[in-house]
Amino acid sequence: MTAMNRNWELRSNRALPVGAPGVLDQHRIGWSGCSIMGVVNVTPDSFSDGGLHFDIDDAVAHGLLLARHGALVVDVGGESTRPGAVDIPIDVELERVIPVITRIAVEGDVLISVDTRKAAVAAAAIEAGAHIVNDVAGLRDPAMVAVCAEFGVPVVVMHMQGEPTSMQVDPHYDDVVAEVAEWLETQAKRVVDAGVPSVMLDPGLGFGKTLQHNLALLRSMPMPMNGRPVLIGSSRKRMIEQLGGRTSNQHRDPGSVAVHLFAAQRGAAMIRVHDVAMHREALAVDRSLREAPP
Ligand code: HH2
Repeated sequence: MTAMNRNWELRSNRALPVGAPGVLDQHRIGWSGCSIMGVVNVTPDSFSDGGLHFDIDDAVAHGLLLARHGALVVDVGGESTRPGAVDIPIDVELERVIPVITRIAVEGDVLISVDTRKAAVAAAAIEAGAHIVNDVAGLRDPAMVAVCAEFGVPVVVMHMQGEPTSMQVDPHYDDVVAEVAEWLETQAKRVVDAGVPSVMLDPGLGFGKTLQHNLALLRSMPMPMNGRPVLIGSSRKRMIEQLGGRTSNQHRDPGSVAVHLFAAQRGAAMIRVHDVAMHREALAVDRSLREAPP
């Protein structure tokens, strides 16, 4: 099945939400060139909202709320990848995300992505109803490509230098834009050649990158890149504070909106955010300003 917006096409060999296409087409895909992925962290320790939606009922309710607020996709993750975070076992990650995905798939009218680095978690999540795999490790798990190809689901491939435990310890690039772009394109070819129906590329802001690296990518990475849609996620990240925002994570939303609007104007197809309502309003106003006659 296919879901379209102005900038990109999401192809999947699996069914998209049954009652959803009309709603998705009208309100979440067609309304702007840039769509929103809303974050549902089912973790005790995520950097911005750790513990807030750790309870299954809370996480489901939050995902459904983000869908009502205008998220095209809700991104369900059970493992924090904040700087310094350590890996968690597969069974713990499964226990966190599978019940949430299962219920949102039944109760929600929204696309679901699973935010995982593990192929086994991706496979179980797809079986539970996830439509998209969001892999911040850029398919390092050798089985990840095969899982996405076998199930025929789209994948978000994100660039990360190093591992979460140490990625922010002196990250280095000779030319960050060229190196990240080349790596993403290599990974994209790998997944497409393996039969994955569509791929979205993400430079991975804050994942093994200084503020200067993040800014170079935001300003100069092609969006779309070689015809492939680009996803940008800077929501509540440290770069917002470094750019002049406030120190508390919960108060980084206005700065996050500024970065994401900049990315949308440059051609990003999707933004990954915590506060969906705020971003949707900002994108709608921005669009009206551009399109309405003075
Ligand atoms: N950022 C985070 C997690 N997953 N996925 C993509 N594609 N792009 C991102 O920029 C990205 C991501 C980190 O944010 P968050 O989920 O809020 O924090 P944590 O990893 O601590 O759960």
